[in-house]
Amino acid sequence: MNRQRLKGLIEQTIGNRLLVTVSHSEPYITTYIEGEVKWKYAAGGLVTALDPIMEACGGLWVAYGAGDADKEVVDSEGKVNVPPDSPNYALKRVSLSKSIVDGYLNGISNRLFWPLCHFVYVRPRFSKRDWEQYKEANKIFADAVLSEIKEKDAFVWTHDYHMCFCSKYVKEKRPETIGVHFWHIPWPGPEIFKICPWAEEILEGLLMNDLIGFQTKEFAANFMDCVDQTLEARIDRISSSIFFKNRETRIRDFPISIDFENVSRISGGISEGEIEKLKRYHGIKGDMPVVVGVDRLDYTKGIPEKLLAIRELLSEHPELRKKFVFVQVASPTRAHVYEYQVHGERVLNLVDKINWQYSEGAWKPVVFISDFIERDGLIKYLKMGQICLITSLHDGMNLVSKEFVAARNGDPGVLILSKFAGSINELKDAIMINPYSVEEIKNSILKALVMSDEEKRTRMSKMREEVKEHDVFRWAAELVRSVSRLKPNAYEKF
Ligand code: ADQ
Repeated sequence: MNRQRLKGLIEQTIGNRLLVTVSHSEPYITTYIEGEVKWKYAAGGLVTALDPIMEACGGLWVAYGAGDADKEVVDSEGKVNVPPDSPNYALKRVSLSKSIVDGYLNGISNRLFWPLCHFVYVRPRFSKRDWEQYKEANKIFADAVLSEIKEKDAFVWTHDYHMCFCSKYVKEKRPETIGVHFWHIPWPGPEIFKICPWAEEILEGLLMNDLIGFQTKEFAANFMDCVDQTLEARIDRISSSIFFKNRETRIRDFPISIDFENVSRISGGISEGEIEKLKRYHGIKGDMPVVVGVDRLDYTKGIPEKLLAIRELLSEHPELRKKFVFVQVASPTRAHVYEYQVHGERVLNLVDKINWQYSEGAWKPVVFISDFIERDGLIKYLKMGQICLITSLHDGMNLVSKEFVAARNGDPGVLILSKFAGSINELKDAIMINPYSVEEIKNSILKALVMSDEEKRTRMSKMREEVKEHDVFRWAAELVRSVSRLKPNAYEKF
């Protein structure tokens, strides 16, 4: 599958319907930098996956306008064509008041859904006021969609835990719309989900979609178990469908991916000299092996666990001091949420302690970069690493693991991957670890440092084949094909 064929498939499947993607995050943010209006590509898995698809297929992307200069560039309907340098699709920016953002985003999305769905022992918070704001925000997104659909037929593709009710509100006014929802993060089992006071309402909202996609079979099965234990619905496990209030909703797993060719091409264009320059910039000697990590600074990503393993490694193996550097890129995220502030401080403290204890001369064991890095720059960091360390405590997929594989088109490199990341189902030739075991992480680094070139090459070439074959265009194609297999008039039988 490639861009062109996906475009053809989408045109054939959805016909004259308008393709509308709805997510909280916008792909391009406009901000003021030194008084001038500048564009920035937004960091995060959802945007990385969807932008190439929207670029290939066109259509409309509705998202929250988070940039301070976003309003400067939009037309009277809140729209602007993107990507800024070669526009291919329209972005409609939704404005929300600070009070709504506080409840819908900080309160419900980040403090209820995120910890509820990621099993990492952070307690979800349930505030009635925030819940009302969440539904209000979903109404605002739905109104933005409805104002664009007007009299046209549409295929509305909503994303993630921010948008549980968007399709419902659209369909209440335009029942013939096709509604597809993709859930990017894990879906918990019923024993966890039922602690949510609004469990029933959430499931009823989501079941207004014709198709709901999850990253793995396990998450899809968890969703069906939750419905089974919460609603008076009929569940057909063979066809993987839920029948509720005279409607049918298909439940499927679609493991998300990356634009393999693009990452591989960008990586191929990065010269040895550029890598050396980047190493010099961070005070790393040219021939020093690098263990790299790239994550949002999120408590689900297991960054403290990586640091504890590095500390143990240096303490137990003094001979490894000055023999490698650990480079962690960690983009700041959700800075207004208390749990993230505490986590950020913990990470910085650990980095500081390890560097204080083990630095020798110009060598520092940990280089910590707490910044947003634009796309090509990030691939440079992945290419600089001989070993990539991914220790998510729980992760829907984890695109960085696939990006690292795509970036290895020369020296093979070793991927160390958490068994709790969705991508482990496909990247079976990674060294698999339990991120809760510092011992296992430490041993995996030791193993990676001494792995033979032949073994590295064999493992990496299998993983590259896998990611190349199952790229983001194939992900979208499979989802769209499932839409075309919906029973005729399934979305018209209200
Ligand atoms: P995330 O939790 O954001 O995604 P991930 O899938 O790894 O996690 O995607 C992160 C993306 O952001 C990658 O493309 C990465 O390159 C980029 N990124 C990370 N740090 C960056 C930085 N400092 N600067 C610039 N870019 C950076 C969520 C779910 C995942 C799921 C994706 C997609 O949590 O499980 O894989 O959505 O569905």
